[in-house]
Amino acid sequence: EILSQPQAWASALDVLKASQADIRRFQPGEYAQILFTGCGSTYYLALSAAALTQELTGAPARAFPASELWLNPDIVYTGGKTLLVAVSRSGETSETLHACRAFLDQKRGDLITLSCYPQTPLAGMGTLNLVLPSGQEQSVAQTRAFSTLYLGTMALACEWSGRADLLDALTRLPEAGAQVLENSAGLAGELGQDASLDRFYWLGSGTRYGLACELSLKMKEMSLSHSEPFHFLEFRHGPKSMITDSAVVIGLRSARNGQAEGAVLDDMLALGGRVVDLAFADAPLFPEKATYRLTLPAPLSEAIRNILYLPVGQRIAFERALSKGLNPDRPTHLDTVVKL
Ligand code: F1P
Repeated sequence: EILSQPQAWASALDVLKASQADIRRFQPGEYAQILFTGCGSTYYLALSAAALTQELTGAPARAFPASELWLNPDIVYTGGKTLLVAVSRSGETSETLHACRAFLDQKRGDLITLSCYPQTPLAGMGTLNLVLPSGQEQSVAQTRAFSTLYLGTMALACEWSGRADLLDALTRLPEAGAQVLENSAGLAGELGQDASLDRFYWLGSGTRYGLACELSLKMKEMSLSHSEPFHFLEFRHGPKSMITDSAVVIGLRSARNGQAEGAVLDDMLALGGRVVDLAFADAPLFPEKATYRLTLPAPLSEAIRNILYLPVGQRIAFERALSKGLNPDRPTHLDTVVKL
């Protein structure tokens, strides 16, 4: 499922292209806020999707777990009309369904759903229901479905931004994804098999924060390892006290803020931790002496290429699970769908 992501992205892009006119019917300027929601992985997806939507359209966009929409609507809704984008691989997660039903009953605004399988309860609830063909995932842990659904929210943000260059860049992602999968095999194997590591910290800022959260969750689910995500510079404000020589800090570094983010990694090296620098070729080279480094080719703009961090991190988690003798597809205590 991790390796077949580029093919799934290509099929999803066909569906999204066919839905262009339907997507453009929703205009961000008509809403007081755009709200993204989901549970677990799809909540983390919502975090990145909201950040990207606001970055590209300028419209206020936020993300909440579906349980908050359902149980604590007063912290979520404003007086104005909301455009709710609900994301779920299964289309059956109870909290997401409860949140959407309440949203519709209370007439809070318009609903777009994004899911992977037709004929699920969620796929019939929205004004627009986008079903992206990511293929039935056998693994409980989302990988291909996650990145395909994230691509769906990227397409919404790009359509609403009206930027043809970004829409064109989306079509180049399957090829870029295949290249990243090829380039990252060595690093994932080396890091995943390093038995001297006992904790993982994933750092990402801006649109990359939700992706850092998701990759941290993958490490927990698949390999039952201690793993936490943070906004990049937040790591200095307390979490760094956990740095030892068995801790590794994995930075999803940007080009725009690469120097400031690289300085955090440099500090963690100085404290005796280990550091993985994941960055695109146009980011400043910093810190110069990372423990591990993967430099990705940078032909695409920053807003679009961030999705390429996903296969790299998923693979690291997968390799660690295998090296611990665990089945990465069957995380302890987890079910594919949480039904309340
Ligand atoms: C959401 C989710 C998954 C998680 C687990 C339980 O599912 O929290 O992210 O890996 O399988 O459910 P969905 O609503 O996206 O199907």
